Amino acid sequence: MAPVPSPGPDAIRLAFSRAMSAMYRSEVPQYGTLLDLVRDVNAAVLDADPALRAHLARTGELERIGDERHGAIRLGTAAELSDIRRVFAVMGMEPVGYYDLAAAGVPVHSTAFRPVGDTALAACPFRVFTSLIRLELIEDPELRARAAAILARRQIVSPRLMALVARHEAGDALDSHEGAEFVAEALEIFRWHSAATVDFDIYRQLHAAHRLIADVVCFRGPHINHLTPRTLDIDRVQALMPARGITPKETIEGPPPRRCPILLRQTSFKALEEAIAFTSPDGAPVAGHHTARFGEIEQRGAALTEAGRMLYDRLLAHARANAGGRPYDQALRDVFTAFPDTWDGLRRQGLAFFRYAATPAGRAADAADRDGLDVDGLIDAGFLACDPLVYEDFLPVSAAGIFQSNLGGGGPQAYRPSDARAAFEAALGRPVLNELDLYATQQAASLRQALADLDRSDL
Ligand code: OOG
Ligand code: NI
Repeated sequence: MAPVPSPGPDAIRLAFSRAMSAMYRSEVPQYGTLLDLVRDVNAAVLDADPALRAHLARTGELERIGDERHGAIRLGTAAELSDIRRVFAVMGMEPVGYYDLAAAGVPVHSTAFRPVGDTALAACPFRVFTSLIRLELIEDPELRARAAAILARRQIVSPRLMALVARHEAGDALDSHEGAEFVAEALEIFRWHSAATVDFDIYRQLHAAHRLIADVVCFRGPHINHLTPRTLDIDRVQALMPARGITPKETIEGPPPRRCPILLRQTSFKALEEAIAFTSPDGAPVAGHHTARFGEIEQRGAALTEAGRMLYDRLLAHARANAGGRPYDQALRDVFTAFPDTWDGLRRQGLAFFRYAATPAGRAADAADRDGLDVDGLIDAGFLACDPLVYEDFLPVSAAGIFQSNLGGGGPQAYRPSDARAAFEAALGRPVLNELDLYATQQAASLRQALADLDRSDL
């Protein structure tokens, strides 16, 4: 029998991302409504702005935009984080970045599993913001021990799934039949279960410690809690949401609207209240409810260098501290006038990362015209072109805002900031990748290639 061809990690990730979207659409109909709205707005933006369309076609984003989304899950134990890391590796998703949200009153720390490298990102940029609950932040030792014991009993991955993972780790490519089986088994991890694994009293106690703790501990597995499509105009989608029966949170997280978008802007709609059957000592289910799942949209802009990111963090902190009676949006816009808003300015000041390419004019030019020019000179002469690299990651302050918008009333609890990164990486079973290194490598590789194409490898 002829061997069945192997789909490879990029194809498995794309199939998984689509399967996850279909599942969430059937579980949460408002997500479907949001997808339709985002698709309509994206189409209108592209129709109205041929320059943007050409730009996105050049960078490969036009092809991926309809399939682009991120999800989020919350895990309970170190073993779960390690298992999930192994499952995502089959789909070419690696842990990038470390986000400590305890300081912002959310008892988790997180990483983003995502593809790295130009080809993989272009094939399907699906990402999952993955948080590990920090039970050590539960004050009551008895409750903490109970939560740990409940979590120790659950198994979120099936034996068949882990057998496929082990095959992949041993260097055997999954064939297309196994790839489909892998997607179906992996999907089960993230499905919603309307029956809790605990009785209502334990749920109530954990909920009182922190709603997120109840969300993680009381269910069979880490249900996907949102899936986020990428829009080209978040202000427009936000404004149109109410007409489609969706109430967004008040402010958009991240930078203000700009001519040259940077990083990530996000907004969400409130979590749904869902019916849950709790267990009881006599075996009869007890009816209750739980709110966890919500909707979110995002608009992505350029990845910033370390200097750019420091400027962003400084301006954002300033706007948040000094809104002083003014609407926050207004304060944010005012403060961010200090952030250059032309691609050329961002590049020359070393604030954003770019992908370089030799232009047809550059390739056709006489060597004598190219020699003696530096990188800026080659750009000014039209021999070298550059486009900003898309920010593929998340923002801790924004993530905290997204979490909090869904935690209901009663302001954020304060947790003492602590350095838990080493514990997170030990649980994960490997260090997380540094996102700035990834962007810097992409930029350097593109510049090296472009200069070689112009016979200017001397630069
Ligand atoms: C994750 C919240 C953070 C984002 O896009 O920043 C997030 C969660 O609620 O589990 O999704
Ligand atoms: Ni999100």
